[in-house]
Amino acid sequence: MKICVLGGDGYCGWAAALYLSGRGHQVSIVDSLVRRQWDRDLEVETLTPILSMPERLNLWRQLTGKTIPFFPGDVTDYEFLSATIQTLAPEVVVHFAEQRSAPYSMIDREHAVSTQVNNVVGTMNLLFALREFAPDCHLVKLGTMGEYGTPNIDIEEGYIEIEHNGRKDILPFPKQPGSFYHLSKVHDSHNITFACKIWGLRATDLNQGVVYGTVSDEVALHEGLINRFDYDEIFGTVLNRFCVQAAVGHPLTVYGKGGQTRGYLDIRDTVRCIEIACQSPAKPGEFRVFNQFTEQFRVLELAHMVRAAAKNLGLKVEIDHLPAPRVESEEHYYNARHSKLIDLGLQPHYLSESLLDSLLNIAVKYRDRVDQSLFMPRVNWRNARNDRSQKLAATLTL
Ligand code: NAD
Ligand code: USQ
Repeated sequence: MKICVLGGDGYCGWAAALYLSGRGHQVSIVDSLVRRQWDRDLEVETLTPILSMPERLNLWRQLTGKTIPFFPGDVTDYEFLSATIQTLAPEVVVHFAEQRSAPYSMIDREHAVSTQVNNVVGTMNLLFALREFAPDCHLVKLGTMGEYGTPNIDIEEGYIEIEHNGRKDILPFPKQPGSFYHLSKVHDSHNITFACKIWGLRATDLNQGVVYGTVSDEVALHEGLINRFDYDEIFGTVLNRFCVQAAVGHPLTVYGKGGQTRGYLDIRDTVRCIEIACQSPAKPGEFRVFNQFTEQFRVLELAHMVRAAAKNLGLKVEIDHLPAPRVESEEHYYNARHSKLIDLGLQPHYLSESLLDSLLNIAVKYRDRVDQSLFMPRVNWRNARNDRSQKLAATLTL
């Protein structure tokens, strides 16, 4: 298939682009490299030393003989995006190209606004470009499980049947997102639903849980293909952070009680889910939703698992309960359905099997690069500032 990966320089996008290319698809990448700029602005760095985009793509070509054309540009620039869609005429667009950190979106007004503009405008541009230049193309859009929040009922895959005053309907599952970032995803979902309805576009929203791990078969081919592994408080996701903390003997940073429950998946399952979605497209006019995760865990449970696995490597790990920087339920009911991707053939990698290889060993391998000052949370949901009047570093102080 001709697949265009928006955001292919990022964590999920890089792994997905290589996987799809390796499987024989004709892959191209669009990315503005803005994420590398955000890292520089925030003075954070991935644990793993990632090469520049031209270097890593050249290496992939040398190792496999496969070429992945790279289109540098911003999807919020409609002229650029529409010209690229016309040139590529893709059968599938996989859209990862968004600002994806909840803490980043809660730093202050400027970061909240730029997150929503970047994400909502980029997706709107894409919808218009597809309508105009590739109306039969299947949009595979990365959403998030965090769109649903943590309701006191089971979470369905996108839609729920409701009976009200004696009448029944199947309606979008209620959304209760927990950050301005998560809200941007809800806005995207609404915009895509509407575009499918009025223009007959076809789309799959992958409501992905928290991703962990960095090793996939393709990046394992050569150290120069290594994926990013974020561990800082802004872009580091919880399990990746815990593993890096364990590797350097820093107490694991559980926020509050640690009863926060989320869906999780291995990066190797992310890439397979993308392929599954590409291979069985939504119908014209259909807005399909899959919940993309394989297991659910409480944060404290993850901390205990990391501590036990680290012990096998001779690492002594403590667990700290920090004052919760986010406004979220610390103990709650959570039971989210996630059967559609399994029904289409996903065979999950489970955390108990990958904790050491894909996470802890990598963290230990690169532990000399760890900056421990990036572990403690400084962005607080309750006092996101109005504006960035001083240097960014100053705005991050509680
Ligand atoms: P990432 O920050 O590593 O990658 C995103 C990429 O998109 C970056 O390379 C960035 O430069 C690019 N980008 C951002 N805005 C752009 C724009 N306007 N134009 C062009 N390029 C742009 O993020 P990730 O972890 O790979 O996440 C990818 C997607 O998956 C996001 O939409 C995110 O919301 C979703 N997601 C991620 C996770 C996770 O745990 N990482 C979980 C659920 C959903
Ligand atoms: N947490 C800790 N300690 C930490 C870091 C996080 O206890 O050191 C807690 C958080 O408070 C939260 C949970 O762990 O309750 C998950 O936090 P996270 O930072 O790993 O993930 P989150 O902010 O939800 O965002 C990540 C991705 C985002 C994606 C989302 C999927 O950055 O792009 O949308 O996971 S989901 O959580 O399903 O919404």
